[in-house]
Amino acid sequence: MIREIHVFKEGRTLFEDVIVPNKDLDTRAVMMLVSSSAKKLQEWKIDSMEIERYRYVYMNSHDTQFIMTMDRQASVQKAAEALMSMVSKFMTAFERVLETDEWKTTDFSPFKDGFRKIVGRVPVKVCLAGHGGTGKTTLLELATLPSQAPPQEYVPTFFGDKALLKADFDPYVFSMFDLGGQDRFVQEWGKIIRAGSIVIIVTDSTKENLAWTKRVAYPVLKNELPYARAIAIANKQDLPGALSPEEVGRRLGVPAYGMQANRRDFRDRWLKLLRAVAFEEIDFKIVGEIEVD
Ligand SMILES: Nc1nc2c(ncn2[C@@H]2O[C@H](COP(=O)(O)OP(=O)(O)OP(=O)(O)O)[C@@H](O)[C@H]2O)c(=O)[nH]1
Ligand SMILES: [Mg+2]
Repeated sequence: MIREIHVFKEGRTLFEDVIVPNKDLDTRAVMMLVSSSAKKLQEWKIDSMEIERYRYVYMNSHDTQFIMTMDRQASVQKAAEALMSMVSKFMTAFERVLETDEWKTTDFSPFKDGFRKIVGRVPVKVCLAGHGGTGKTTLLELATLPSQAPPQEYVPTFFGDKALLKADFDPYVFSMFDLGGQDRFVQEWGKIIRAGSIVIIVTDSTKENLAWTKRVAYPVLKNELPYARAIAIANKQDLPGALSPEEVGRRLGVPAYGMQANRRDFRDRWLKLLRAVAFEEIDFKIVGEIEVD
């Protein structure tokens, strides 16, 4: 997921757009550090550096430094391509201005639309992880097939599936990866979830299922996606004996949100949760920091 763009020339900010702010680091200090490295790059060369769960991909063109802030877990290749098209778009509009002193008085803010379009071209990878039968495919369909009622029968997913999700997430578009949760597929998750930005841990809110999640799913997730964000879904809240979302969250060590995925009227809540985790407006946990007892 692309989070921010900053464009500097001679120490001045020409343009910036912060979609999801970084609350962990001192952005000004990081930008000074990264732009000093960017200045040394040859024209059109791309480089990157990582700090905690963020990746800074940067480039130098016309003595102007372009720095894109990404989730560290997301694909470097896709980030580099996005930065390339970003800079290319910027130069198409402003190359002439940058070659004279005119840049000092130019308003670069109209570039925001162009930048946000590029952000939308790199889907945010969201992975639905959990044991068989907990409701992952039900959640996928609840989100992506609005005109249909969510499935009531259980058809195990073979290996994995994915679907594009466009909703009220502008400028982001989500690519939802639905993992097969039967034991024989879990060892294959690594191949599917690589470069995922967000993990949704789906549980049916029973003790047995939470124990399975910690024992079987956590090692794979921690190994493959240590820098991704995670929330848990305490699904099947309608079933007798379902543990409360608070209890599910406490046992998993990940903030959990209650759900009834087989009910259409929960679609709105589900989409709002997805949006809130993408924009970091609700509690979540970084996968690598989940504590296992
Ligand atoms: N009672 C109840 N049933 C639910 C709820 N959410 C989903 N289900 C049902 O539980 C079953 C879960 O099926 P899926 O969503 O296909 O399960 P899955 O997690 O994709 O399973 P795998 O593909 O094997 O990993 C279906 O029969 C759903 O209708 C819920 O909130 N309450
Ligand atoms: Mg499934």
